[in-house]
Amino acid sequence: MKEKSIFNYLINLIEKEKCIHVVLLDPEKISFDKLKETSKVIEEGGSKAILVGGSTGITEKLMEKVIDEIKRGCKLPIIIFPNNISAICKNADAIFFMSLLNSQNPYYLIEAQMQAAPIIKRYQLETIPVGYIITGEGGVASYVGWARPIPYKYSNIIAAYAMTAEMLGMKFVYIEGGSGVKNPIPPDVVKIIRKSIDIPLIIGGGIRNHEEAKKIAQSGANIIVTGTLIEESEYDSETLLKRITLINEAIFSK
Ligand code: 1GP
Repeated sequence: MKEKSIFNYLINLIEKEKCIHVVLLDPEKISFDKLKETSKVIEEGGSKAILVGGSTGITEKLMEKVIDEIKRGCKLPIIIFPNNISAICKNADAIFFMSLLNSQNPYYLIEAQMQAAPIIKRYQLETIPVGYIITGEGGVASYVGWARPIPYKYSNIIAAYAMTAEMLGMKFVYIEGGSGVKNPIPPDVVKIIRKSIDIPLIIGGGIRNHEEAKKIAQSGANIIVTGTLIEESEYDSETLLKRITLINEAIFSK
């Protein structure tokens, strides 16, 4: 599904379905031998795009290899979810051009983006501007990105960062709870953020099942990202298909 604009593709889907599910595949963690089949299952289960990225161990070559293999299994749009400039590669359909808004290190706020921009231009990749905000436990991304993860009890601060992203002209806000964390972002916090902005809201981190996904969708998320549940399904196609289908059914038009 090579759309002309992945941004329009996502927005049209969100307008129609309110909330969609996308899968994050981490090149450092995936089982390469099962990647083609996994991608097929993700598409069959009703997910709408695949993010590729991880906090560590990412090289351009690895990204390219992984994306080629995903493309052999499905036609879903593939979006780079970058940790650094080494994640930029030619064969993706788009890249989340992100700033980690609550990083304490200017590198993750604007310097990496400055390094990335000429490469992205040369590769003619579509950029989707995203304000990335790390909350709760934060996970590895928080440590690597020098974030000061915002505790959920300060939901007004999280909302203020989300508003900042919107006012800066970013097209999506991504609230990250941290990959693999025990508890996902509380639905009440999602509701507060939702009320504070009009742009689409991406929620990820620690979402393991359709019940959690449903609550987050009902609270106003527009994109739900899951990564760890793929790894936890041990790439067993049947288990994976069941879990992904359940999530997609649970969030449909919530
Ligand atoms: C990480 O939000 C994503 O950036 C996904 O988190 O791996 O916990 O699903 P999980």
